[in-house]
Amino acid sequence: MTAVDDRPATEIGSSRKRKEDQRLITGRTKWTDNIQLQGMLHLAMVRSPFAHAKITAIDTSAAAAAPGVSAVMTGEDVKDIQGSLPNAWPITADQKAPPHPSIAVDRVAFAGEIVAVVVARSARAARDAAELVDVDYDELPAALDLKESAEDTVLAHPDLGTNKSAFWQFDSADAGTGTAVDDAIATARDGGIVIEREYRQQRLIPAFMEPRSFVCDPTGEQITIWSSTQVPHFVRIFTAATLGIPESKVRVIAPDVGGGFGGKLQYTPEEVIVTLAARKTGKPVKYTETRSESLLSAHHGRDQWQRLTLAATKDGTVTGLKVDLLADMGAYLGLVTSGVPILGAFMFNAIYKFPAYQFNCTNVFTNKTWTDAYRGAGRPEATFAIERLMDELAAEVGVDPLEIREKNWIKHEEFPFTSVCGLEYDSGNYEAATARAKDLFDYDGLRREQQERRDRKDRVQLGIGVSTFTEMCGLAPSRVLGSLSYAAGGWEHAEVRMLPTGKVEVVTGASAHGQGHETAWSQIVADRLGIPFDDIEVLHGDTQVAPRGLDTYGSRSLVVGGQALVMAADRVIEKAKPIAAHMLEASVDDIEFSGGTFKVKGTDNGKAMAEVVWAAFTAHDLPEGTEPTLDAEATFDPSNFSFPHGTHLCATEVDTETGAVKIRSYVSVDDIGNIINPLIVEGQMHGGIVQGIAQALWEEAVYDDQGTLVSGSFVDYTLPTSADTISFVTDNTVSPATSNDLGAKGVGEAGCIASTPAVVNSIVDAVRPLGINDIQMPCTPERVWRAIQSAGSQQ
Ligand code: MCN
Repeated sequence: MTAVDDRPATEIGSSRKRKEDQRLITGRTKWTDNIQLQGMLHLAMVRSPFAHAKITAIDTSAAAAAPGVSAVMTGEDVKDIQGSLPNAWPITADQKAPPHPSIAVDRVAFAGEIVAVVVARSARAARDAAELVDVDYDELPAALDLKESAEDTVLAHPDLGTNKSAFWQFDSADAGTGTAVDDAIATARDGGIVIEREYRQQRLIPAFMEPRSFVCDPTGEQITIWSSTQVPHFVRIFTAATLGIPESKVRVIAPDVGGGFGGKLQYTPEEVIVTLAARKTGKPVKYTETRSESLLSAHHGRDQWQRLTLAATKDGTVTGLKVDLLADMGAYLGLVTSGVPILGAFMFNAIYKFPAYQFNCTNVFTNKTWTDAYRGAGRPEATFAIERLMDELAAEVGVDPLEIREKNWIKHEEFPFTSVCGLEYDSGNYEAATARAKDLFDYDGLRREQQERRDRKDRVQLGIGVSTFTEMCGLAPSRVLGSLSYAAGGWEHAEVRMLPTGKVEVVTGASAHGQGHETAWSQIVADRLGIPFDDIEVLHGDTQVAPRGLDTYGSRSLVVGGQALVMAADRVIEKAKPIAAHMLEASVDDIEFSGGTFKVKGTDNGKAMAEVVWAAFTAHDLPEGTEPTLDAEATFDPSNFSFPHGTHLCATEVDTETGAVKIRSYVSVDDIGNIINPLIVEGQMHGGIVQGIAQALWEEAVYDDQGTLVSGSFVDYTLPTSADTISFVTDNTVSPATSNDLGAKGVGEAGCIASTPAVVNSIVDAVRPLGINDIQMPCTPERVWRAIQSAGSQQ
């Protein structure tokens, strides 16, 4: 127990250790795979080894006769039940989307697609029997290369007649938010600077720690689903819609969830199948994917080609940016597949204030695993492009990369600032974050060392990478989502329940899966209501307990869900005031609330919150007409996004003989407004920075010419370990957000948005004197070495 005197002066801002970690790290929690139910059956999937093929025959007889098998299901059995989301986000009215059966019916469109399902008494029996399912395929040509697929060379879905799902454009001249980009480019070609580049965002895999796992129990009045999901509320809605039953008959529980990073923001075929199998057998059914299945068939992320044209004056003032994007959807559209590039569309201008911008995006189907949200979703791609271009512009003008950025960024006194995309950046201070980062990094000292190494022609060169980023998060104002045709809103819900003993239950619609909400939400309520931190319990992730909510993604939970919580807590105070006034024999207008006590203004005469709660509970002596409960709820729909920003600096040593890259130091100074819990925030930054570094240096989902995922295990998909990383220096500056009472901005994605360009910029900076201005990600030693060799052979 924390002694009262040991309590921090305010909970908000204190580095409380996460209360959820006790059960997580001592194994005293239940993950979905730990759920055991009476008579439970287990499920195994038969997946296509081919990227594109006709299914000509399926023989399930041997599997059905195998020991312990209760049922075998094929696409024919479930073809009338569409559990998929082919048009959840129609970014255009004519968006094309193939039907996405939970189990393939007569054709498979990616290697890993489910073709049959075996339900058996044990997971082992199901897996053994699945091997007996005999499927005949006629292989079809597969659309694999993104650029070729955009030309319709081979069709991923022949019935669609094209691989193009949709074309989406934003043009600042048409939107009235700026001028025409082609004019800016034409002017720049005539006496200014035009930088044209093509960058590749390789395909990545979210690679969460806990593989996806689902349990469905159909035996009660309600269907109960346990799911390792980020979005229990969405799963409930889609399950009800798929089965044609009321939501009240579906309960979805997301117990502790071991990470998601956007990869569990989905309603998957696997979830549909578990539910259908449970309904068919009348028994609880569990499915937990293997790591290989997870890498193969849980959705992937990124995968874009970006063609960029930046226009500037001779002195390096940016005058326009044109972006032509090809985005790989993979074989199907999931919940936000089509919208991921659009989330990036509003961020290519980043912290800069150029007047002309055009974004052209073509979404393309291929015969690969479908893509969807992966930490940052759209914003890392945009940030990478503009931050790489700013370095190219600095090199062209012949000035330091920070100088070119400062020349173009929005100045502190210019906030609030409406960007060329029409977004209103409410607050920020790029000067302060950059100055602090330069200091912590010893920017000038490292630049000197770099020059010395260059002069000495050292084998190991030093590179300095800069990334001054911003992002829009806190998804999202519902009207904005509506204007982009997204199917859902962006509000969040919270409830504060005042228990008779003076303790508090908080119910939130956010669904944490590693972010530490139980701790941060307790800190917010503790301060707001003057209740001890340990007396607050946060309930979430169960649609029976928290029926209203829109879950966790897009770094939204604090700035949207936290604000709903503040509003609910304030309503508790407002409800309590007349009772306190009655108890204190004073007028309501004379009552003030602070530090957990209602006081008559200007006196010491007061009542503690706990006393008022008890009075409300017993209801023996309440003012006439008073409701005998102080519980309150609130729903908050934000009026704006939140715009965290920061300056990340990376120093890299590049061995010019082997291509080996070693990160020497990394400093991040982030402005995420007011901070609720600095320890959680530091953890979020560390995790995000490593994920971004991993994109720059190591991770890539690689397919062979047949469309087989080659990097299908952690041996080949090089997820970093702590041994691969260094200690970061992280710090913060504070420009409070104006869109919520906490003054907070989101942090969950910031690290991975900022770090990728910081690292790649540092590598290119190290080898630029050799005549290199780009290295494709991941910058493996081989790629770096090849770039050095080919630059050398051209000199
Ligand atoms: N926080 C804070 N002060 C701030 C901002 C945030 O104390 N000014 C705290 C919040 O209270 C919360 C945490 O930081 O405990 C993250 O808050 P927020 O930025 O609101 O992000 P969300 O809670 O909505 O989480 C989503 C975000 C996303 S989009 C991805 S992807 C991601 C991430 O969080 N996936 C994660 N972080 C992850 N962390 C873990 N462990 N696992 C994942 O899958």
